[in-house]
Amino acid sequence: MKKDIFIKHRKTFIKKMEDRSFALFYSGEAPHKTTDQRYPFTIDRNFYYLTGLERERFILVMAKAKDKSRTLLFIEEPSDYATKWLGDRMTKDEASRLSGIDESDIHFVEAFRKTLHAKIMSDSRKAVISLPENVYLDLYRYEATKKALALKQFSDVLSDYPELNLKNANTLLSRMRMVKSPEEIKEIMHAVRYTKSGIEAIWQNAKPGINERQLDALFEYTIRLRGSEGVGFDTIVAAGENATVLHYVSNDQPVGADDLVLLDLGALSGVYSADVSRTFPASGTFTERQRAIYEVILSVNKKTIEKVKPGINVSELNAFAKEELGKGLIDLGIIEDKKDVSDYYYHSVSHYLGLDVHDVGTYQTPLEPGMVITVEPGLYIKDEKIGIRIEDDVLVTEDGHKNLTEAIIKEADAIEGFMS
Ligand SMILES: [Mn+2]
Repeated sequence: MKKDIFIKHRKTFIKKMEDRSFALFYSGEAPHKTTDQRYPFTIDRNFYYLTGLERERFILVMAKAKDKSRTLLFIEEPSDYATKWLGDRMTKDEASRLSGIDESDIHFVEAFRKTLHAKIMSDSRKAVISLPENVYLDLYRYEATKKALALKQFSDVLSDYPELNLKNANTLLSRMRMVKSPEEIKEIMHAVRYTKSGIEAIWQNAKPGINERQLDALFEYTIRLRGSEGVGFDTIVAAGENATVLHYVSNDQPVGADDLVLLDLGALSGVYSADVSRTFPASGTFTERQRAIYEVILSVNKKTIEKVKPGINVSELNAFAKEELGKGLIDLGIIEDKKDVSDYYYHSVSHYLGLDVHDVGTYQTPLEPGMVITVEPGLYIKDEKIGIRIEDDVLVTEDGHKNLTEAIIKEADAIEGFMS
């Protein structure tokens, strides 16, 4: 994406910061795996949103006093050693071109503490703002009992300057990230196109006896061949009873002749991911019973998408979908009392989609144009070895919605036709 987007994001964030404040963001680093091996690096999404940069161990500083503001970036210093072993490191010039941060405001991480003191925390002539009162950190907790990563990352700053009030940058950024720009939506659409090609490759090659892992590999092979960076999250390929496990990612069982196969997957475009679920018969033809259940979910999928418009919230969409799925289960003779729907449907019908697959945002916020959510009703009937989920990615527009995954077929007849 163009640097203008990131310049705009920083401007908006600075505007939302309190006076006499500065904010610190860390780009992250790959976690250790074993001996000298590391897990693949994934950029911190808020850092990316503000810089467009995807490198480890970078630090972003944004400071504000009255109508003055200043952005500083700290990057790793390029060296011959690093270049020989790890490939080219990003230069100041490159970082400046991608992020729009002035090259004179880009320093090396080794100088972070000294520069922070000279330019932010002192009253010297070099100070950008002098003696700020607040520091913003991303205080997101990934588990209720875990500390925010930024508290550890910037613990020395917090202990050196105990006079600073701690503020949460995460709440400000989450609110910003909920509404997507046209450029972000374009990126999601690219991801959807890759995902479509991967699903179609699966449909062309699926047959009874094939292993789930072959279909998983085929998806990833196809999207990467087309230019995708890879999968946005762990692919789910779940045949038969496996599909009743919501986050089944083992993907290592043979597909039975009468199985339905549930796919929940998404390709990346840049750092944006699609998130699509489709369910199909391994044999290429639904049995009568499978089709009856499938039609219930498909109908709830369509009806719920129809409800998407500015003003409604995700909790309301979920209540609607749950009610409709309950009616369907009664019609199918699976339950007698509507309240038993929870035995067969136990997730939410929607989540936000964006830089994260389960993107930021609360389920009570009224939807606004530019938000992107999934619509994914499902039923999981263990006794019948059937799990079905049909998931689309839906953009909220001024007058309603646009289904971004419309081109990925979902009618039972259309899927049977495609597979034959
Ligand atoms: Mn989803």
